[in-house]
Amino acid sequence: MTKEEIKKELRQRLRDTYALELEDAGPVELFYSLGGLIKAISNEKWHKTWKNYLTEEQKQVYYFSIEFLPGKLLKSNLLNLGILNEVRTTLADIDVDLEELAEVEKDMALGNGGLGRLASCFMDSIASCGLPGNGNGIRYDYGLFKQQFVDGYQVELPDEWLKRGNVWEIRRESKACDVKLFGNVYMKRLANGKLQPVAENQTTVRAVPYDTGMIGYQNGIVNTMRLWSVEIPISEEAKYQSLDERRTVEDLTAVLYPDDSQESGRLVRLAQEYFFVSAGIQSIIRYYKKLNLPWHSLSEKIAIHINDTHPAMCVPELMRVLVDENGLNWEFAWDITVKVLSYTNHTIMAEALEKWPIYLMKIVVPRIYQIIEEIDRRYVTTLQGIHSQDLIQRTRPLQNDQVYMAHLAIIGSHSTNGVAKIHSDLLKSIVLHDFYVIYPERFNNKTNGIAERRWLQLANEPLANVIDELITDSWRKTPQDLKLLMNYQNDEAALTKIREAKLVKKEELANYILKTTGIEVSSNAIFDVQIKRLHAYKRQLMNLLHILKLYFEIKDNPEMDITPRVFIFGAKAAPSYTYAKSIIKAINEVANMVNTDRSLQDKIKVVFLPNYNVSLAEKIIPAADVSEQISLASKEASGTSNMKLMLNGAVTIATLDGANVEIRDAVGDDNIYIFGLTEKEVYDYYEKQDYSSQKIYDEDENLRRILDAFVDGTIPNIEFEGQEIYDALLKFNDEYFLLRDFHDYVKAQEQINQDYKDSMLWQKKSLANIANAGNFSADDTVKAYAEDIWQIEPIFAHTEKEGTTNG
Ligand code: GL7
Repeated sequence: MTKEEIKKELRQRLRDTYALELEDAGPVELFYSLGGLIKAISNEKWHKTWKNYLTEEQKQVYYFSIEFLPGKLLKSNLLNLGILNEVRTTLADIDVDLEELAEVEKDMALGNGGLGRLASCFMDSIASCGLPGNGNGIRYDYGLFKQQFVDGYQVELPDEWLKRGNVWEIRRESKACDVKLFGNVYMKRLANGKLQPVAENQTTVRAVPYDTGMIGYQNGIVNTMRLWSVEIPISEEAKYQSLDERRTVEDLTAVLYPDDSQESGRLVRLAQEYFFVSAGIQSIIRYYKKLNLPWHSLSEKIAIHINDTHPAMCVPELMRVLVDENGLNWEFAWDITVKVLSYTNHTIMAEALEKWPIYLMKIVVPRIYQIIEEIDRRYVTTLQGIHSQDLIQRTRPLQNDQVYMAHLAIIGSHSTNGVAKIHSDLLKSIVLHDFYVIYPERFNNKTNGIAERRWLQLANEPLANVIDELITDSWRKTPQDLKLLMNYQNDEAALTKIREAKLVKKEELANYILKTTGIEVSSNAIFDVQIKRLHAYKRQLMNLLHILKLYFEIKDNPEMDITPRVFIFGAKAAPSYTYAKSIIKAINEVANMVNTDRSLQDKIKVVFLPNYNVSLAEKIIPAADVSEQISLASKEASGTSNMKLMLNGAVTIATLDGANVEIRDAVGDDNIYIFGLTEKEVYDYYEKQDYSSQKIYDEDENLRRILDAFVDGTIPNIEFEGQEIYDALLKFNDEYFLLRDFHDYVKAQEQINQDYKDSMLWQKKSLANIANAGNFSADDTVKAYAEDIWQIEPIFAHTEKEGTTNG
């Protein structure tokens, strides 16, 4: 499109939709008009893409995820369509700032954290690699809560992301399906002797899909992310006459559960899980039937991925659709189901491995429960004589009056993967060891990855431009090419350019901090960043202990030689997680104490930015010097902010946990600060049960002073929270070994303080991190899933092979 064409189109859309001329339009009208234009451009490609998949009968993957966290799409759609610069300069010609329009868009925050964001990075990468893949999830009316701080406490407000409408989605009523919940089901014997389930008193709800185009990076591909929203079917309307009655149905897709990594034992949550699973499976089978192929070919055309346990009901639901609705026999249907499905485990934290009480399953999804019972019965019989009774009992899906969703997912699929090497190894050796004994061939690792397009090209243009200058722009298509930067390790001019780019982003963040919090920070200070959900295992508290250590040191010795540091936090706590909320309060109170103490001469500052989300991450990550990845070894399955921060030149301080291990391997020991217990040492403590935090406290005077600060009034206004934290660390023996790792952590921090002073030395480390971040491209990750697990091929490869053209 030429500039003139873009202007003409915008003018027309403003007139048609808003009765406004360009000159009179504000950012909101301009954003929606531009969004409409982008959609029109991508719709043509979208139509071609799915037509092509259909006519070529390409095998497609459906990625089932209860969370997607795409963030804003305006700039990323422009970038992927290859018109970002044209549109930006065209708008500038008419005195419109693209950044201002981008601010209008609400973050699509239909996820809690890493898990949901990973799903969205994958959507971007699947399309960008030309892979036939679709997302399947829930269109929540309210996304993850909006966080504010009032007197240092977290306050949760509703996130009304749909208030102004969502410009990217298309409501496809014609593709709606009915989902049946509740009621009771009994088996009836037919004349031919077969048993058939008969359902009574069921509630039928309508699942209406809203599709969003997932635009591939400059390759003409547009895939589909399908999100389901609940409605009352017209035939059922008379049953719900009052608004309150209607709400009992409509609330099904009203809110995202803000329970990051914690099981939420709620009836609505279970109904949500079944709702999007059932709608997704039904629509896939409807599509497959259009192909007119025999059932045994289903796994040659369809792969369905279970992202974490939330969609584990894919197993019984696919069985239900094949057996009950299409008359396949059980063995045949089971064979197909296992071949079609695959599962990713995202955590070893016991509280996040879902288990649903059987009585609840019986209420919400009675037929599904019956099918699970049959799966369980056959599982136990099939393994008799092959494995020990104990092993069979420990691994069956039904135990202790509960349905173990991970067991269901593993038994009913052909692949189980972890999300980083160490995590996958732990699954095999400990967490899912029993299953590894039974199905060794099903286990594999797929280390997480990130979409460099969003996290570098879009979020950090100054750095991206410097990289272009140094190594050409091939890395934009092939992130592995970032490796070429290693040639500049000793090139002072290049290192200085990268440093200057960082400074631009630090200044931008400093302005944002001033504007939103009133805190003044200097861009000459080290920006030390910890951004992730607030969770005890992630140890934000250990970071705070270090801050308090510095606080006391500077108080004692105001002339102390220390590189000024700004500690930046971003984190939401699950509303019901009181301990996490107490840590937020404590950080905010320490921040207030430190930032207002003139005697510290700005040597340290503490900033807790509220409402951490994808858009805020895009502001913080490019400005970071130090990346805090300090979870207790073994607890963080992978982490992905660790990858985004290294890509932007932050140097990591880390435990050997999750993908930090692979980051260390990629950058080498000189370019990362590793400290703390290893996963083996952690498990040794578990085994020997000889950890005593009290002993460490008793023997370490400095640590005593720091911990006492929580209860002796040094940190103001945390009477309750301070005591809770103090008790967690001492009375309850410090579950996540903060005191054990603290000393090592401090030493690593002191090294950072030293190294940062030598700016070329630091820059070299930073460069090594950028250069090796290409190893963590989600493009490579999804290619590995495509090859090893889903057996799907890029559309280009397929069409070339078949000798047809890709229209
Ligand atoms: C998580 C893990 O905690 C995190 O380490 C991982 O990077 C992410 C994506 O694989 O998945 N598991 C989980 O339940 N949540 C995560 O972020 C919420």
